[in-house]
Amino acid sequence: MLTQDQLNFYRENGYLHVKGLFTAQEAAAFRQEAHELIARLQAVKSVEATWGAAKEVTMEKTSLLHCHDVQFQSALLTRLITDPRLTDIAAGIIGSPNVQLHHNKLFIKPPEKGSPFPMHQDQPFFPHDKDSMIAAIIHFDDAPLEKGCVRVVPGSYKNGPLPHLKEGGWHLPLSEYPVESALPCEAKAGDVLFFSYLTIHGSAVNTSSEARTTLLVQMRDPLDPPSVLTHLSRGQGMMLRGVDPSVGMATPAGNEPGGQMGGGQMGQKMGGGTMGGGQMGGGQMGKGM
Ligand SMILES: O=C(O)CCC(=O)C(=O)O
Repeated sequence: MLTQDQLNFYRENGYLHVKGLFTAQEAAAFRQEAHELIARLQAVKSVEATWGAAKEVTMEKTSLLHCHDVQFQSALLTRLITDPRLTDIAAGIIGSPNVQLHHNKLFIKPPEKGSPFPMHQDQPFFPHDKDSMIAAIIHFDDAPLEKGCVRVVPGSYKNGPLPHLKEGGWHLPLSEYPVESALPCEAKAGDVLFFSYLTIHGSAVNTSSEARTTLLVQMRDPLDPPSVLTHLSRGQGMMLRGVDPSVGMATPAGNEPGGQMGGGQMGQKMGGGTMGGGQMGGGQMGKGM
């Protein structure tokens, strides 16, 4: 459960590092599941997801392995994204008892050459009317500086959406927002870093001898409709906590979040159609890549 001090910190800074939310043993089990999952997928297709804009951070050839929407691949990881330890804090930050999944991404930054993320906000990828969207990055292993831990710019979310460069994944100009200038959030296995989709964040190359393994979960208030229908994926709208009160409720914009994006129309269209777990769950529809 979120404490008042934690909420005050989040409101001031736009991020919150919760240490030891999961135990080291749990994190080790998630890590093993994650690495086995990526190995299964790698056997049949490319799981490479390095952003084009990563080359602005380093000219070295780097690699980032990923899987979108792990709930279609692993029951253990489905239980993780609905775990009340995670979703209770998300609810407290979002300010709603109801927490809805937008999408999630498993990332392995391989040793010595794990790809960087140029600094960016997530908002340009999937803008929402009320900006309730938050990310939670769950650490499956330790993420010290040399592994390319996530970095944030404290308080940056207060300035609202910034103009981004689209080429190679929405990102901010490196000259104005060098990765090294942001605050490193070094983490231990089991820690979770929560931040607003307006918080500027990114990460450097993993130059260490070990992989960095994380699951990023994007969550929103189900009463916060997408401003544009973009970045859709199978499983979007799954309730992680509480209920979806928007079903049957028309918004002023004519959007029906529960119907369009939730388990309703979108779920039926995509689930019953041509988009199987391999294509969508595997991450072809992902953000920027
Ligand atoms: O995992 C990281 O280092 C950052 C991920 C990120 O910024 C993103 O996917 O938007």
